[in-house]
Formats: sequence, C-alpha cells, structure tokens
Amino acid sequence: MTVTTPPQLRLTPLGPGFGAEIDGIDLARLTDEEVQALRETLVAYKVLFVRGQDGLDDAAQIEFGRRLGEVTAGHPVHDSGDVAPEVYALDSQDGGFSDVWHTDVTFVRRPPAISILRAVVLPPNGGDTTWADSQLAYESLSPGLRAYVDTLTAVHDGNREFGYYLAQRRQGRGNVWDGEVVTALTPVEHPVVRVHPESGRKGLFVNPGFTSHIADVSEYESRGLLDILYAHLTKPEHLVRHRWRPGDVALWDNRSTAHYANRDYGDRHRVMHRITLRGDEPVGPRESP
Ligand SMILES: O=C(O)CCC(=O)C(=O)O
Ligand SMILES: [Fe+2]
Repeated sequence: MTVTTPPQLRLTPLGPGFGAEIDGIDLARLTDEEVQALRETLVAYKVLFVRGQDGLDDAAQIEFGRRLGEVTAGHPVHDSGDVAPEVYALDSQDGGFSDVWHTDVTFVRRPPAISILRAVVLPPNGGDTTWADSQLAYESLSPGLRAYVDTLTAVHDGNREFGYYLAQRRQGRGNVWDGEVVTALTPVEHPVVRVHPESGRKGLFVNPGFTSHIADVSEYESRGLLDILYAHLTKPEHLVRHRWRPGDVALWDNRSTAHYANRDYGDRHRVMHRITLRGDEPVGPRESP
C-alpha cells in the first residue's frame, strides 16, 4: 500500500510494515491534507505514534477524533465520571489497567474502528504499551490453518471485564452505543478472520480479553485453537512496543491490531485518556466478495 504524505508530516516506519512514528504536525491544527494522510497512514501502518502533542487536552483530542471519524461514547458501560462522555479514562489509582491482550470493545456488534490514546500522567518509567499486527499474524500462519480459521466464528463476551461496571450503574443502564442505551452485555459473534473494510486484508480477530470461545467446536478444540492463535499473534516479530513520553498520542486501527499495557510500575501513577471512532460490523472471508 502506498501512502502519499504532505512534506511536513515526517513518517518514520518502525519496522517493515507495522507501526510508524509521526512528527511535524499539530493534531489540534490539522489541514485537510494532513487528515487524509493520517487516515491512509493509519490503515497502512495500523498504529501511529504522534510526538510532541503536549498542548492537547480532552476537548482537542475529541475534536481531532471528529476530523478522522465519528466519535463514540468513551466506553459502552464504563461511567466516565468527571471527564467528557467521549473519554475513557484509564487511571491506575482507580484500577484502570489493560494488562491483557485485547482489541478494544470487540464484545459489541460494531466495535470501534479506531482508538486514539493520550498520555496524561506517566510513571517515571515502565507502563509501555505493545501492539500486535493481526494481519501479519494471519498471513504468517501455515496455509492449511489459514484456510481452516477462515471458516470459524467466535463468541465475544464483555461480562468478565465489564459486567461489574454495568451492574454498578444506576438501573443497570450503561452508555449510548450505536444509538441505543446498553443495558446488557449480551455476547456477540464475530468472524475469527476479519476482512479489513478499507484495505481488504485479512487479519485474526480473536483476543484473550473478550473472546470467550470459538463457536460450533468442542470446548477442548476451542481452547487449543485459541491458544495457538494467541501465541502466534503475540510472536515478537508481530509486535511494536511503545515507551511513552509526555505529549505522545497513539492512534491504532482495531480492525487490524491487538494491544497490551504493561503493569510494571508498582504504585506509581499512570493516567491515559482514550477516545474511539465508530466502526462497522466485522465481515469475514465467507461474507466478503
Ligand atoms: O493504557 C494503555 O496504554 C492502553 C490501554 C488500553 O487498552 C486502551 O486504551 O485501549
Ligand atoms: Fe485497549
């Protein structure tokens, strides 16, 4: 995939095809040309790190999201408290950790396409975040296994991670997602292999955070298959690891990645603010033309 970028947008790829660092732009003051280049670069590189955005606050982060797509509620069920409803605040002093491999919010019918994360408070060291390239992982499976996983469907269930939050909410009412108030985390089915709606590339679309099992196989087979897929997805050659600096913003494509936030900074404080952009219902190889 070739991407044309305006000259001021300096792109440094972090590997052969996954992850790139971007310098030379101000996310609060983007030209239309820069917005277009960011969109294309994000689909091509899957995770982007934009440095030096110290001036960005929640409002400007949300405004930036609106330039790229349709901003959703911060989370389907998490109460955003005293931050804007579009922001999902992960605060280590409030149990906000993400130390399990996952792709954001795959337990709903239409999971967010893109996430935009801003470092608000960082520990002196530690707290790195790592992303996995689920398309590269799919492409590097053996052909026989690829053909088999193409046929599978998985169940995603948000109850283990987020059922508690929904139960705490007044009258069990979560936030508005896809135009409806979330009142239950009913498990949903998604194809195990997702065809990216923009690039047409296939990627693994299962994750340990939310995938409960593979449908229509025994529990034993489901466990074994998922273990193989997770071990493969998180092989070092499929990963980029980001060491956060103040002013960093990360953007990633949830249609082609998974991620994991290290919880290795003891009781030091770490706060991250995330927004998400609306996505489509995942489509598998069998439904895709
Ligand atoms: O805290 C982080 O670095 C990542 C948290 C996370 O999983 C997310 O923002 O979606
Ligand atoms: Fe996440």
